[in-house]
Amino acid sequence: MLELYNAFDSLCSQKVKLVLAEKNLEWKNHSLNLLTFENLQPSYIRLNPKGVVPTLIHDGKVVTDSAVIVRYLDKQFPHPLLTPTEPLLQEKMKSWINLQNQFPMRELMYGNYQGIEGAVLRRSVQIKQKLLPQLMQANPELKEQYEAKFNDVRQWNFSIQDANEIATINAKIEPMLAQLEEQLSQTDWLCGATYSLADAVWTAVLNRLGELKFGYLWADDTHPALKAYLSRVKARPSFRKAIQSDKMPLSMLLTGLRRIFLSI
Ligand SMILES: N[C@@H](CCC(=O)N[C@@H](CS)C(=O)NCC(=O)O)C(=O)O
Repeated sequence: MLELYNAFDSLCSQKVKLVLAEKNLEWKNHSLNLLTFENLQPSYIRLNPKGVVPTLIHDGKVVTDSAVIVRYLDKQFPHPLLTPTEPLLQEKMKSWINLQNQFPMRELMYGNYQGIEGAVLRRSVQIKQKLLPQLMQANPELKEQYEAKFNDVRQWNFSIQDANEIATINAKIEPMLAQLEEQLSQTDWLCGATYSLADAVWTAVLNRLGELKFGYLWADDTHPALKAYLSRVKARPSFRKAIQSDKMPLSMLLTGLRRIFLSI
C-alpha cells in the first residue's frame, strides 16, 4: 500500500507523481493545503521533520525527499525500471538529478511568480515566519524541528525579498539549459536511449520554468533539442496524469486565500 502526502501544484510532489504514473502505481492521496500551513502541524512534523511535501508511506515505512522517494520507488517497483543498468549511465542519472536539486527552485519560484499568485506565495512565507515561533512554544517536544524550520524560512523570506539575489538565480537558468541542450542534441533522453528518473525530475522542473515565463528560453531556435524533448515528455500519459490534472480544488484554494489574507 502506497500513501503520498503531497500538495497540489507542488513541484517536488509532481516529480514523485510523475514516477508513480510512469509505473502505473495506485496510491492513497493525502493532499495538504500549504496555504493553511497543514505541513507545519505537529502531526505532520512528526512524519516529515522538515515540514515539507512530499512524504511517501509504503507498508508503514516513511520515506521523505522527492529525490530519495523516486529512487526508492524504482527499487521497490522495478517495472518499468527507470534507472539505467549500465554503471556509467547510473552515474549520469545521479548527476542530472543532483544538478536539479542544487538549483534553488524554491527561491526562483517564490521570487518570480507575478500578480496575485506571487503575492499569495510571498505572504505565505511571511506568515510562516510568524507562525513557527508560536508552534515551537506550543509543542516544546518538537522545538528542534521548528527551530530548524524557522531558520530556513527566515533565510527563504530574506532571499525572495532581495531582487539582486533573484536576478542572480534567474541568470543561472540559461547555462543550465545549455547543458541539457548539449545532452539532448545527442540522445533522446537525458541518460541515453531510454527514459529514466532524471527525465521525470526534469519534466516537472522544465514545465515549472515554462509556467514562470522562462519558456522563451526554448521557444525560439536557441535550444531546439530541448524544445523537442519537452514536447516528447509532455506527450507522455504520465504528464497528463501527474501534472496537467494537478490543480487545487476551488474550495481548498478559497480556504487558503482566506487564511493568507484574513489572518496573520
Ligand atoms: N528536498 C525536498 C524539498 C521539498 C519542498 O521544499 N517541498 C515544498 C513544496 S515543492 C514544500 O513543502 N514547501 C512548504 C514549506 O517549505 O513550508 C524534496 O525534494 O522533497
